[in-house]
Amino acid sequence: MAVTTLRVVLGDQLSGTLSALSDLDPTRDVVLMAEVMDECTYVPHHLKKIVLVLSAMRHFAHALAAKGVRVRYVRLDDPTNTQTLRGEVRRAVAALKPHRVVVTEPGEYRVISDMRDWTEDLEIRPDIRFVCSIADFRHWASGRTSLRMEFFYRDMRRRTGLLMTPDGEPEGDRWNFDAENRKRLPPGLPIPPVAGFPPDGLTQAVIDLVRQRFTQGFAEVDGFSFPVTAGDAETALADFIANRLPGFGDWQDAMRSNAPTLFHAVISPALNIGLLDPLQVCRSVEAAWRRGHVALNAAEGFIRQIIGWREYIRGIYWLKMPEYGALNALNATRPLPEFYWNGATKMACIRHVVGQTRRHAYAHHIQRLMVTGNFALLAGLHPDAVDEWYMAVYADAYQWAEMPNTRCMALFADGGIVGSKPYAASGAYINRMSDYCTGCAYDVKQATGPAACPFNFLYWDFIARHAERFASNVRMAMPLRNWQRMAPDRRDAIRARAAEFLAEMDAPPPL
Ligand code: DLZ
Ligand code: SF4
Repeated sequence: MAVTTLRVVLGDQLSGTLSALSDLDPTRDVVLMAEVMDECTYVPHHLKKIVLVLSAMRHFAHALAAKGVRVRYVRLDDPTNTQTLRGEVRRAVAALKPHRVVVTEPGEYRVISDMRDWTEDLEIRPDIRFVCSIADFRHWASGRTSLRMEFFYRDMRRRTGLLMTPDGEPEGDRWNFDAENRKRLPPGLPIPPVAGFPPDGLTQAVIDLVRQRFTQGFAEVDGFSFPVTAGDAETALADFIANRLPGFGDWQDAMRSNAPTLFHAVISPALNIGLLDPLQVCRSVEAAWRRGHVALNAAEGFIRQIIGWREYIRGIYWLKMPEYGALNALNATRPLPEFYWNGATKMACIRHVVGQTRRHAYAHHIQRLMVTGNFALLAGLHPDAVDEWYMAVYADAYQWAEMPNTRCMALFADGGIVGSKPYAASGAYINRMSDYCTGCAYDVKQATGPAACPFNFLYWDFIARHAERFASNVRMAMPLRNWQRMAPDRRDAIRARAAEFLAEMDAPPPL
């Protein structure tokens, strides 16, 4: 039978509500899904991320086939596989001769540029799985001098009605309860575990394939337990709401060395490939608050991450690409130190965060922003190298989400589009929010000398390096003043230690 429409579904588009599938005719259409080396290697992905995407793709294809949909599924080890998305679309077009080809816009600029060459008359549909379309975000941004998230977030609250009173006011009379969300973790507080999903036969086959094909990838494939179906993702969400959401608000910014996930949802790997719908997730969290299961600061803090931050950074990404990918406002040029990959450093905080990232392909937002991100900012690591690292090591990383968070929020490489000041912090912040410093070879109270915490002298060195630029930023006035008031010999000692540390980091002595 003639194929009317070829519908392409990418590895992060695994949603029944996908626009490319909206008018699917199972009797005449074919869905194309392709596992390709190109997508598996454009950055050195964590092996658990590859397993997640390929296994979820296979489960999604099975679910479509069970509903009677014809699926052309190309496996990674298929000998005829061209190993590129473009090659597989062209091969399918040649074999099936469809009347038209339909796809949903991808999550990365790299892919949309390539799509334009896939085939003639490709129909690229908007991704309706987000609350705010790319066009709506452009409209919101046009004519504004400041693109701060807080105002966008309020619009999203009004638009969705989430946590709003019938009169259109924010519940609790405030839009944002973040001031209540920075508590230190009481020692010994029990942490509810994250629900795990042991591999079924399909996932095990993918694990075997990944072990066989990818010997160089970052870190461990053992212990894979992410949800790979919409059903399991729902179970993971329900588990979060029941057990960890109540503590999510208060301890959102805390870190503990033996508890990598704390009260976080850990749903981003499933959410970003389409196994959960962001609005439904928020409605479930709101319902938990309305029935009195959680406090408002927990529900609001979580909902802001999804309809506020997540939607906002996607909007910024598509508004600013491709120029965004080359921004480097602070002229950072240092290469990424090896310890970002192997965790071999005396800095306990970085060792813990890199170690858990290797094991779990996950770290929560404060670990990403205030440990690895903060160090990269202070040490002046090149945004391209840092971007590549974040893209590679986290199971939830797609460029629309990763780049604004890394390059702009963490590294301030956009010079202030996303944040009004750099998120630079000394060791005192990490000490306040974690237990890392108690097990560290460095002393968090010192800023000079061989035992000083590197975050301390690098923080002041960063302020000093960029003093001229920061002079016009009122939010940087206080640290600048503190630096300028410091005794000259102390300033010299701090800068000398920073130079020595960075030189050793750039050229580590042979092992
Ligand atoms: C991340 C990823 C990986 C590892 N593999 C595939 C794949 O084999 N086939 C596929 O269609 N998609 C894969 N993906 C997800 C894509 O990289 C993603 O769709 C683009 O980056 C656009 O967001
Ligand atoms: Fe990190 Fe400094 Fe604390 Fe060590 S002392 S864990 S390097 S913040």
